[in-house]
Amino acid sequence: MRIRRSTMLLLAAPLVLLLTAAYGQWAIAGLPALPVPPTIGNGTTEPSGFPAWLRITHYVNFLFLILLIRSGLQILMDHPRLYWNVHCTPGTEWLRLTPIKVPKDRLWTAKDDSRYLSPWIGLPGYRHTIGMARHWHFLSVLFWVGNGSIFFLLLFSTDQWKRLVPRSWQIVPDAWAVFVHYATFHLPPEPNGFYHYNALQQLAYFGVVFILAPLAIFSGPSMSPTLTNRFTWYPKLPGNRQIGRSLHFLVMCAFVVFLVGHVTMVAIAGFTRNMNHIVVGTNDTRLTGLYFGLVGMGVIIAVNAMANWMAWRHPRLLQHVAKAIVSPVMRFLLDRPAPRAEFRREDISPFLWANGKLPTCKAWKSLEANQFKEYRLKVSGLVEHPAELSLDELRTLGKKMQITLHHCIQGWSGIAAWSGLPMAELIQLVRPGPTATAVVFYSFGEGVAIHEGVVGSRYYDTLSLENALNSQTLLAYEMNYQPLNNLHGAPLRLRVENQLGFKMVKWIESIEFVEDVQSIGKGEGGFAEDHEYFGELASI
Ligand SMILES: Nc1nc2c(c(=O)[nH]1)N[C@H]1C(S)=C(S)[C@@H](COP(=O)(O)O)O[C@H]1N2
Ligand SMILES: [Mo]
Repeated sequence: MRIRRSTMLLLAAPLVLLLTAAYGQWAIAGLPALPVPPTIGNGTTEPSGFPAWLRITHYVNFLFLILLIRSGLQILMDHPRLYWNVHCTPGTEWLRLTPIKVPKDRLWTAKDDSRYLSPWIGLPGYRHTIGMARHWHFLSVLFWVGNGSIFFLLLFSTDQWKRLVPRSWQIVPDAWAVFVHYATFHLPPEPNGFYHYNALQQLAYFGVVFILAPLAIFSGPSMSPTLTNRFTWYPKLPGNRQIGRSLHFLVMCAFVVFLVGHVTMVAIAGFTRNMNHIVVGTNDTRLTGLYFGLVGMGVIIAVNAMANWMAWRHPRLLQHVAKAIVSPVMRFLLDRPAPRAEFRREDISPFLWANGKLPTCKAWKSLEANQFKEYRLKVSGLVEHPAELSLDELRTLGKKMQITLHHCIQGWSGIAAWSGLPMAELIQLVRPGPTATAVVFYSFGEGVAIHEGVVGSRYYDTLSLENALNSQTLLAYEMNYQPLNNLHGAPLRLRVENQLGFKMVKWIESIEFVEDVQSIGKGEGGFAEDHEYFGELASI
């Protein structure tokens, strides 16, 4: 693991400054006076105790946060590098969770670069299990956000918000006084959390609920190709797509730091009483809360074990559950916006990661040996005019150039210029019939599924006819103003800028218009969907 020194300093500086200031104050002026807790029970309208809805949402939140963190780490380890720049040039990462330096003398694909993660930490663990990890991540996020929304609504429709939301700027000096105590290892007397929190505690909870959680929610979609390539202002909020990704990771780190601190403080400041507060809602020191709390922890561990087991043993089921629950929501949120972001020539990435295995079949090799002069793109299926088109014919049919941002499911991105025939033009030429709803792109190349070891079955993917008609859906024959090279898909590859990279079939051999994709391959919509259990929606 390697973290860039400047970033490390940037992240550590605030903490060091705060600690130095706290120690300085203690050494020079002594411990500051602590705020006097307000008196309880003389007819004030302050909330006391934790109602059932709050205890339940607190627990559900914890459950899904753990699933989110574990699946998130698994997704990260599929491209274990974090950058501040959108190009993901090897060597520019600020955090590298792999010992590997990208070799320059041989092909090193982004998939080669994915790392093993222990199933105790990652959900589901192992290497390149990003398909399953994403299903758990997206399933969890729906429930986490749903639960959070209920919490939010109830918080403000009762007086419980008064616990969290500071009502006077006095909270800042008060929290500082508490911090100076903690930082110099002088545990201050803790107020009874049944009635109110100490100032620092209140600020921390406020920060987690009203800053960290929204940051997690809003930095997530900044990684979506559909969103970023339609609403260019969105990734600019954090800066760019990779800053959004880095921020999403840092927010996760902040959650972990909070969790550790929170649990430690709850344990130090009267564990049995605190457990009764948040588990059973009473304010005494019997062991009920502790016992039920242990059962609750057991359930969380069981759910996590079940989540791993389901991903390893029943990946297809998991994929289909996600399809039933996640896809409708995603479709509603992300299916309509057509991509339109364009970049400038200066923005083109110096290096674009590659994925996929160069075709090894005779057909492609002999075409390649003759600069693809004999190449004929076969277009068939439910069309009025099936066609076989040479590269020259494709060129004369139409040429559109677009400089766009590529998003791989693994997390890396890069900008390149692509020129090719818009799919819309081809569709006009071949005229699909009224029953055609999807387009299949077959590659000359074989797919590689790391944990299944499937090599030998051909790579393919599908698009809805509707998406094929978008103006940024191209059959590209040029990249960065040169004929497409072998690595990036010669002679012809797909570009579809509102989707993740795995949809963009390289080394295209033929195209087929079909009524539905279930009869193709294993019926999931593509090689990666069939063998790596990727979700059929690739818009985030
Ligand atoms: N035939 C084929 N096409 C493929 C793949 C593959 O493995 N085989 N990988 C896909 C993935 S996962 C990505 S991210 C992009 C990468 O395109 P690039 O290598 O030009 O960057 O190609 C896509 N097209
Ligand atoms: Mo990818």
